[in-house]
Amino acid sequence: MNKELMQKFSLGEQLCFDEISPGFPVIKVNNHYATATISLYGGQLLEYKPHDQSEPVIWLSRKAVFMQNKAIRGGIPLCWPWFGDYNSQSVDATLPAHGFARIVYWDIKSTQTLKEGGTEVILKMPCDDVCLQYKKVMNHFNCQLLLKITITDVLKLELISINHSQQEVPISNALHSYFNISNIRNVNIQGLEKTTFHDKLNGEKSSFDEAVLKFDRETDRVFVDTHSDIVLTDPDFGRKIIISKENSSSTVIWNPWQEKSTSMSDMSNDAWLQMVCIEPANVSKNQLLLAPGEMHSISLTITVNQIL
Ligand code: TA6
Repeated sequence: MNKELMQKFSLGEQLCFDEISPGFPVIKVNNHYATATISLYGGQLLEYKPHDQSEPVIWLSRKAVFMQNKAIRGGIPLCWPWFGDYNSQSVDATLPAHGFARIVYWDIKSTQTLKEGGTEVILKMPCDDVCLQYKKVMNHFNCQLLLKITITDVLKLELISINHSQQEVPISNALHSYFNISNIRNVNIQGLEKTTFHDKLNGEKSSFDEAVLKFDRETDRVFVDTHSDIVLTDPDFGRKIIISKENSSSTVIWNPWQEKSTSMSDMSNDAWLQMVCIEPANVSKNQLLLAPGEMHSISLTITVNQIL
């Protein structure tokens, strides 16, 4: 880590720098409310644990791999400027799944201590040379990407896209949040009633009329045209996690279940029991079309409440 940057952006004991693996610098936050770890590779929050929680709120794989051009398994990966495979019609195997924002190094734009002891970190993706690298799909693309992370009594992430090109640009985005849970069989999700979803496992579109989503198999669903808060209830951890979102019309829910988890080298065999992804997004029919000069900001706020 560049010593000059550390001096410029450190905030005493509240914010300092470390390496989670050689060549993978991270920002370590320990403020009045919580601890958190933010990777400059991928602009990815990796860990988040409010001081009043015995268990982390965000899940990070014990077998996460820190390697160039590979996404870190866990935390809140940033899917941008596409979601899933690029342009599924012309799947180009050389293009990374979920876009390139999560597999490039980000720069620090600013850090600051907020009133009442909170912390704000703003990261900026160095788009010029990154987009050059992906020129073949971004030939007219000149889009700035910023991530603002605010750690107070809640955790807020805001992903800001600004289209500096002279043409409108299609953008799909997702805050691909991995939540740490006691047991996938014992948690439930509310907030998706009366929505429709695309099931990525069988390609079908279905309506969802249940008040509660529970898990008993691999689940990979893209809920569209939904703006509601999601409530993740985890009785064994004695907490409800409220996922609020702004400027997000899709919500993606994913758990790989046992067979897929076992096949993934960066997930331990029992990892599927301890994580669930709840992802504020704009994907599929909710893809964005940014006009020249237009800015879009998708945000996620995580609030943790004890179950008394
Ligand atoms: O958000 C769900 C999903 O699209 C799943 O289909 C699964 O592929 C997951 O993302 C993880 O993708 P990754 O490229 O990080 O392995």
